[in-house]
Amino acid sequence: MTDRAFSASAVEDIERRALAALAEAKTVDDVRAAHAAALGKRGELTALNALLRDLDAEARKAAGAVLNATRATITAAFERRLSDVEAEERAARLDRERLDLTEVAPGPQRGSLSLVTQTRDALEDTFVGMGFVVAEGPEVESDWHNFEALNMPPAHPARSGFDTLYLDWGAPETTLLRTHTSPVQIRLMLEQRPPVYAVMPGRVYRKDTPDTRHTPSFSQIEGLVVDHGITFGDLAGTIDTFTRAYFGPAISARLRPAYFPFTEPSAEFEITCTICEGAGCRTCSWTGWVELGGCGMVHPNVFRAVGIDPEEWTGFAFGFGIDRLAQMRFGIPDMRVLADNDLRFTTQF
Ligand code: 2NL
Repeated sequence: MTDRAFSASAVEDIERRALAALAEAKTVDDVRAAHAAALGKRGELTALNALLRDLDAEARKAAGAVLNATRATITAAFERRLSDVEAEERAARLDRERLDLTEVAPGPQRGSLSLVTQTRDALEDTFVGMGFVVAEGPEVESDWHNFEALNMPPAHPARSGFDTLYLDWGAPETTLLRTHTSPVQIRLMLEQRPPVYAVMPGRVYRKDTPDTRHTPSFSQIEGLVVDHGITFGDLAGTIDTFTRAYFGPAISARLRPAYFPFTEPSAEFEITCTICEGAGCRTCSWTGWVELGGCGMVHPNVFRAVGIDPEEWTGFAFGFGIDRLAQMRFGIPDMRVLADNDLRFTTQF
């Protein structure tokens, strides 16, 4: 029974194997298995405990001390290795599960054109496709170009409707921020003889308090056609052609009588409500139509102001708000977001 007898060298062997197995253990399970092989219920060192009873009291005491010391050594090695392997496993798991946030974070982004600019570009494309040229002019204007040449002499009541912002430049109320893009058309007619087929997009200014439908600066596009034999039928056809080209075949236009000082006759033009496509909804007050802008045949006094003979030439003009159009097309409930530069809005377009 010598092989079953307690020996110090057997204890040493067990300790060496246990420490080697712990050092090689790669996983928490490996570590626990190495620990159990030595110190578990059926462990090698535990088995030696049973042999102590074959020893006399003296030898049992010495052997017990050796067993205890070895148990302490293996336990300490086990705990160190367990905590190391646990840390390695955690690090490996974190590495596996790590999200590369640089892939989804916004980071430095390429900007985009504002919704108003995109809308203006699309409108220009549509009109250029219909044979119009694009013209631009100054935003600071003279009273004459903005009002007088457009059949609105100084005392004209329509002037008060524009809430004009005047500049402190020259005589009082002679220099202003243009209230519409019509002065560009005046400049164009002064510069070039008919025929004229042009659109004038640009920023205009009015002393309005901002609300969901108004901002003190907004963008407008106006159109002007001057040629021999131009009729109201040409105007109606142009408006309808534009509406279908820009909005698609589901949306059409209709005209209703209106008044503008610079056109006669004048009309408002309405388009099929883009929200309900004519069925009727809150946006169009259940009429199926929403107002977009105004138009009419150029008033003879406007032609006279720029030296065009109203007996020889006739023409039409129209105008509408670009912001208002974008508001309809994209269903924007509050116009002020167009100027706020809130990234939550701007990055959607
Ligand atoms: C509107 C209405 C309109 C015009 C603009 C115009 C220009 C010249 C001569 C005659 Cl040079 N008319 N422009 C005509 C009718 C309506 O705009 O509601 N705009 C937002």
